[in-house]
Amino acid sequence: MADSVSVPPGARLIRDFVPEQAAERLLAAIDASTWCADLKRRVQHYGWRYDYRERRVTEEMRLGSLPDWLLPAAEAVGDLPEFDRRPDQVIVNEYLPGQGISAHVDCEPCFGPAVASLSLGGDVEMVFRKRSTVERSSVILEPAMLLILSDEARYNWTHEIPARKSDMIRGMRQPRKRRLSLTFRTVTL
Ligand SMILES: O=C(O)CCC(=O)C(=O)O
Repeated sequence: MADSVSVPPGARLIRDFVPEQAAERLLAAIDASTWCADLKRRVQHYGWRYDYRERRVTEEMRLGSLPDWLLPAAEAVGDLPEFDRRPDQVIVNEYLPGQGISAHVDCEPCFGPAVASLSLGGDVEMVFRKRSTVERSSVILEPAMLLILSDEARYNWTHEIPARKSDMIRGMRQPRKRRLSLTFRTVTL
C-alpha cells in the first residue's frame, strides 16, 4: 500500500521536474530509438552500456556522448546538489502493466553517489527496503516526477517496482499504464 509519500533518508522527490512539452519530446525521442529486449522489460542504454549480469561497466562499454535530446534533462539533474557533475549514463526502462524491477541497490563501484530516475507515462508504486532489516516504505512515482537517491537511500536501502498490473493509489486500485523511466548516473571508472 502506498498512499502516503514515504521515502528513506537520502531520497528526495521533485514533482514536475520537466514541463509537459519536454516530457512529450522525451517520449517521442525514446519511441523513435532502438530498444534492447534482452531483459524481461525493454531498455535503452546511453553513454555507457551496463552489464546487469556481471554488475559492471568497463572502458569498452562506452557508447559515446549522450544524445542531444537527453542533454537538457541531464544538465538539470547535474545541477542538483546531490550530483557533483552532469550524468554521463542514462538507462531508459519501459514497464508495461505486469512488469517491474526486482529489489536492488545500483552498482556501488560502477556509479557515483547519486542516481536519479525521471518517470514518464503512468503512475507506479516503488518499494524501498532497508538492507538487513524489515523496514519498508513506498511511494507512488508520478509522471514528470524525479526521484533522487543519495546517501542512505543510495547504499543502505534497496528499491524495487513490484511486477503487477495495478497499484493502490489514493485508496483506489488503479490499473497500470505503460511507464518509462530515465535513470541518470555518473560512471566512476
Ligand atoms: O524505473 C525506475 O524508476 C527505477 C529504475 C531502476 O531502479 C534502475 O534502472 O536501476
